[in-house]
Amino acid sequence: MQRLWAFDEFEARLRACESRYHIHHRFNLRLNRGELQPFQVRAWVANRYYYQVAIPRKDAAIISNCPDRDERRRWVLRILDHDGRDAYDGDDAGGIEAWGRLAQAVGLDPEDLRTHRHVQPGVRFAVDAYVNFARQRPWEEAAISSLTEMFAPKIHADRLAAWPTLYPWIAADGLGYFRSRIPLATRDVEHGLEVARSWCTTRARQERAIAILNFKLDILWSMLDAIERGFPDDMPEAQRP
Ligand code: AHQ
Repeated sequence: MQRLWAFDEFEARLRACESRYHIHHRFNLRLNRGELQPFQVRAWVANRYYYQVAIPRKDAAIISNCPDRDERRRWVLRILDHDGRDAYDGDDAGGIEAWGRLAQAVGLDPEDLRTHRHVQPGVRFAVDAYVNFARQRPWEEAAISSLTEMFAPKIHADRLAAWPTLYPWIAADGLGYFRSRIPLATRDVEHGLEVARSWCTTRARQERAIAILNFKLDILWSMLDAIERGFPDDMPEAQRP
């Protein structure tokens, strides 16, 4: 019987998974070095929109599997953060609305965005796998899968720091989504780590948590694989978003 890791060691092992985070993916490196053409930035925004609109349904699946009212009262905030709480044009319009503003700022056709016209099969497959995981697994496992956001503040900060210079053609107010996520990711990670601490009462569960995190890291990585392959530098003009 292997011994339980102390929580600090367990958390350090979770955080060590950062090396597989999609911040290190070639497509993301090129995106944040300003090496992508406008149509490839538009492709990334259009494909990530499919992920963003899935998040509230993923979180609703977690809530539907969670018998604990206190936990649901906290988790429900994530749905409202994305779907919005108020008028569709105010500060509380939600992350999906803000992503729509990013799409407008990069020049995506709103109808192409809404209909997911540019979404690649590999992106659809990965995102649907994430939602189905949340539907089918114990709510604690699905909660732990959101801990990739331990690494998200850096990736959002990188965009905010680099894009205004690298992509001056993108209106600055389009970047509001990235700014809004940094405090929300930090709050979400605190909750996710509390769930990991209380649920991982055995070494086997601690190792299961690391496997779950790697599954979610694969989801994010394979999305960029599909986007990179779907929108090569020499893509015929007529097919470009
Ligand atoms: O914008 C992102 C977001 O709303 C979420 C929710 C969270 C989850 O529940 O899995 N993960 C996540 C992420 C967002 N942005 C990604 C990015 O690179 O912009 C990072 C991603 C994550 O780290 O899981």
